[in-house]
Amino acid sequence: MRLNRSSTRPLMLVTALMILAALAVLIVSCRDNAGQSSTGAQVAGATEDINAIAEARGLTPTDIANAVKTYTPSGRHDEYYLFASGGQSGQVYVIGLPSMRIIKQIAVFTPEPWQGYGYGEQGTMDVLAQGGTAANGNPLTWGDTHHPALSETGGDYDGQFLFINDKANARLAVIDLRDFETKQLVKNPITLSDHGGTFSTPNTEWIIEGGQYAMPLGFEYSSIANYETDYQGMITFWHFDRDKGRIDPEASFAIELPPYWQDLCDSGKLVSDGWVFCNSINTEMATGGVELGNPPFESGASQNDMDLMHVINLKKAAEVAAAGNTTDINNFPVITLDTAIAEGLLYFIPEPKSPHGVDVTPDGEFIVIAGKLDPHVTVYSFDKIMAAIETGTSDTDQFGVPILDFDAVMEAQVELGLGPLHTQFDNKGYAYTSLFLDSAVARWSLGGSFDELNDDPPWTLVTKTPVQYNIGHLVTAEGDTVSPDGTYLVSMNKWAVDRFMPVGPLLPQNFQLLDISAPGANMPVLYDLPIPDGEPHYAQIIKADKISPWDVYPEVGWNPHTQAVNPDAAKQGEERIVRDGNNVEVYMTAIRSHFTPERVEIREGDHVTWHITNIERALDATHGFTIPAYNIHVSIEPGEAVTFEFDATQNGVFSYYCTEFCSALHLEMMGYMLVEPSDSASAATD
Ligand code: RUQ
Ligand code: CUA
Repeated sequence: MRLNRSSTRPLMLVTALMILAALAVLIVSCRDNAGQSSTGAQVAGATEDINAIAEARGLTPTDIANAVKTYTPSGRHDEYYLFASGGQSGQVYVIGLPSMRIIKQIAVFTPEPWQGYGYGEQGTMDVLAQGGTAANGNPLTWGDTHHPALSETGGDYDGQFLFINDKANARLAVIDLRDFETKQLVKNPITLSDHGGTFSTPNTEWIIEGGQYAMPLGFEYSSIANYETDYQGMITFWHFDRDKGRIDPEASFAIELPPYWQDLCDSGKLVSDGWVFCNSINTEMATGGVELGNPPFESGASQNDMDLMHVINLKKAAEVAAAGNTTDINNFPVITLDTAIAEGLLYFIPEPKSPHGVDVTPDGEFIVIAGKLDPHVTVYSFDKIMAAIETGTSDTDQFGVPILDFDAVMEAQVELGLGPLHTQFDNKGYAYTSLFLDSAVARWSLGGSFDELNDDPPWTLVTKTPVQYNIGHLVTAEGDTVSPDGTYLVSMNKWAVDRFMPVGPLLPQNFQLLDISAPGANMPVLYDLPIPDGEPHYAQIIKADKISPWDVYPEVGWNPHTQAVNPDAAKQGEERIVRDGNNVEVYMTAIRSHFTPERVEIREGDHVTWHITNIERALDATHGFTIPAYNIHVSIEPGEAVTFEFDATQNGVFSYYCTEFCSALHLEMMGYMLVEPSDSASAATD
């Protein structure tokens, strides 16, 4: 008999609960086996149950092993944080590994109501305003986030800050990992398009924002017929002031580049510290125009067998910028291409063909370029690059940038398969490259000082694990630092196809967790996590114990945007409403289960500044606050003080209330804002 949906659902739930219970028993019995005595009967009983459950659910022994590797009992914390770009959602996801549980979404470029981000609260409105205004005069309220970068000390993640770029509008964000909140947005003043960001230098003095689509820098108009003369590429180096926890635009600068499409970048580390590597596509300088009979962009920009890796001397460029050897574009200092060439800041190296990812090995010695339209990864030696620069070259591109000899600087090429995109590393001398067209993760062995770390010959493909499907980035635990962990890898797949229940034509993206702890050919997929909220690009994975967020804000009255007590915050016992002409200031506190004051009486036309302090000190005792019709919503976490402002344009009776179910009397945590009509107000004063 065929069961209908409603009768299978409870059955599935029961089965799921049973397997979780059985797994718990299995873990306990494994522990017992390793440690103290346990009766054979107990273990056998548990095994029997698991077998029965597995059979009923159609699970193989491998499935059970994978489940045990990822299952994280209630209350137990994960080993790693994964910070993933939220793609077009404009946000950042925080995910625990190995459980793959989504723990948080951090609001970054897009207003987010639960966090009260961009719904009136002054600090968040200011942050969003820093991100600039769209051409139609509206604030920019979304982002195409690509590459998160954790702050580093000595080339290792230090767990203090997270940066991420918005490709759509060439912006950067700074997130403070004490409270996981966005503190700053920075709009690039000279370009509308970025991609090769964010990447951090080994001590986070600089946050790299590489460009993408060439345009006249500074937002000028120029006919596309003038592409080669008037359009430019760029790379921007944002100086990060760690004490202030902010990017300092005053101490930042850009370098003008030829109008190729600069793609991804990576910072050098250890031996290559002070250098930056970016690849490029469209060295053909195709300008499209398929409607005029020109080749379409995708073929026009893919003619050349070799594009050009950009090798940038950041240390020296910073000196040139500090010396003022720059041109101002929109009041932002830019080192011109001519200066960059004259000062020896920029070199090119041929790279096959329309490459995508550029990734520096943990020792800083090798630079790995993934071919995209070439089945190889090409590995360059930093040593050899330095020697070639020393020797000098007479070869240049049409703009006069010196081109180093490919054979002189190339260390190895490894054939991996179709569509290599991005590479990360482990602690066993392996590199991992995503293969978009093959839908696979390739593990291959490095040479040089990595050779002794495994039994595989250097520079060879070791194994491939199929993933589902069309992988973009991949990320390994601390896999782009000087000391990768070699435990987990997450494959960030663009297509989910058949992996999940159908949800209409827009399918989720699929994150797959791989176990990379064993050397050689064993690299299984453990778990699938659908991502339903945007196309995540890159992610970084950091050991959980490196991050120590606050439980509650350090003191009552805290302003998260200054990370200090706000002297103007509302204080308990000093709640009040102050009128000065048409300006009304409300000082309110929130604690389970009331707001004080509970009545706010104002007049139509008043300008209202409203402060609320959550005076709770208990973990997770958050209150929300909304006033209907005014599009105001704030989240007030324990200790936090918020301020919002509005003009009382609509008269009437407004019931404000707490939006977080904070106590049994949460529904009673409310009050009335009474806005007297202006005609009756003037009548009353007459
Ligand atoms: S890159 S497409 Cu990270 Cu593969 Cu943006
Ligand atoms: Cu406070 Cu509900």
